[in-house]
Amino acid sequence: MPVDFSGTWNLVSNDNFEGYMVALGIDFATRKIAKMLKPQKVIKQDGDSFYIHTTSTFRDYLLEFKVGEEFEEDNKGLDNRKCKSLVTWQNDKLVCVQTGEKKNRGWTHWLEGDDLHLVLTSNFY
Ligand code: VLZ
Repeated sequence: MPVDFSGTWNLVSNDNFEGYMVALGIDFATRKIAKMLKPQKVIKQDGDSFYIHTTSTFRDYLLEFKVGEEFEEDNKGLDNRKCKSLVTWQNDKLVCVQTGEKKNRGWTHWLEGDDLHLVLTSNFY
């Protein structure tokens, strides 16, 4: 059975989101609000086609992509920096590399028990 991320996921813990936002240059006031949020993710997966809608009381972010096909990402409402994104499978992990101004930028999703995990990465420079 291939892995299926489809479902509605609620934030239960959030470690060092502040550090990620600082690396992306998100301003102080926005960080204070964003840290308090308990975003929800609605994921629809059809094989290698993904719809990931992150919603919160403050801002929403929608991402649609196909694994293995590079696309332009605008990060609108996040740091608004454009990048080229490519998502690939690394075993059962979904790995996104976001090539642009920020080095080492990307994220990784995986499932563990009943939980969806997400690690977001960016260098400061
Ligand atoms: O997720 O990149 O699932 O894009 C937080 C929204 C979402 C709240 C953070 C507003 C981005 C934040 C999550 C204001 C600065 C993300 C990817 C993987 C899909």
